[in-house]
Amino acid sequence: MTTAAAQSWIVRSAPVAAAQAAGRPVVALESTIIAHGMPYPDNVRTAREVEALLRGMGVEPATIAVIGGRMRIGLADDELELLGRSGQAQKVSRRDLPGVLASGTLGATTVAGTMVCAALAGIEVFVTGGIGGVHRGAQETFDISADLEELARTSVAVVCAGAKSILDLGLTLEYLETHGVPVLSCGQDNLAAFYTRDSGLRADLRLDDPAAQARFIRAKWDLGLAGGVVLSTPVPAEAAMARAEIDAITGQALAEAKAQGITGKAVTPFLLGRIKALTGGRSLATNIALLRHNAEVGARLALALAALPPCSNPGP
Ligand code: PSU
Ligand code: MN
Repeated sequence: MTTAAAQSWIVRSAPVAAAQAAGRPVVALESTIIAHGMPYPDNVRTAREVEALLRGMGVEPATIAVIGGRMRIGLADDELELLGRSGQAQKVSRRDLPGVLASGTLGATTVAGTMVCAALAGIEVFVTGGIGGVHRGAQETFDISADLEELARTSVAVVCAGAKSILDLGLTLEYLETHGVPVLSCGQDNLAAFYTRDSGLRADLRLDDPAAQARFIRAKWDLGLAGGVVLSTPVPAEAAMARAEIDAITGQALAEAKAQGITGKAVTPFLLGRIKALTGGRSLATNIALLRHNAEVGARLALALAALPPCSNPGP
């Protein structure tokens, strides 16, 4: 249950409000990927393309950001442009949300931030590129993305291409297991590793059929088992990067972060930025291809969930 007070901080776009009123499926999209994940104008173009792809499949896209002191669920074209262009948007995870709402500054929501907003807005499926996770060396630094804690508590299904190998993917799976977050895989047995298809680590369960994914998720939430579900799907083979190349670049980016003493919320954007620079932009094409593919998988899941009998999402 969400309170009226919580709802007073939310504004839905007209198309999202209309879709929800009509019981049509809606898929959430994050905005950190637009503001911090890709260069302008590719970021805005890709955001528009992913939205169009979802609409073409009969699903309403709801890109989520914080604008003018409100959680905005569904953005207009000029708002996507603002996020992609301004360079000023703050990275908004769970802990940052109150400050950005209260101050009225521009905020780009991370996976965790987007999950909070999606759950409050009654959206069950969220498509992104890759989730945050347990960083390499977290035994020393305690650097574990708030995305994982959000998955533990907030009932939203997150469709992604796994997570980047800048992270310790084995420890990320351990953390998710401890917190009761199922990791489903679509299209292969193993967790995807973002730029490459195979992390070498098995997901909990392979479910290729959207109807089966939907039944799994509905069963979880019907039981009152609050919390998210990860649905991992690999980048299409023709767009994947070579493992050796991405491993070498990741190693270099990690060493640079250490040498420069990068800490806290700056770590992930620093690593992503260096990988982008070191691959000379080649990683961008992979990024765009995997996002489009994730959107297709997410749309099929949202349609399958909508086709099931109505439910009981435990809510935020
Ligand atoms: N991983 C990616 N691309 C991204 C991010 C992570 O491959 O854009 C962004 C997402 O918004 C994610 C956030 O939620 O970084 C995680 O940041 P941190 O590790 O500081 O929690
Ligand atoms: Mn961190």
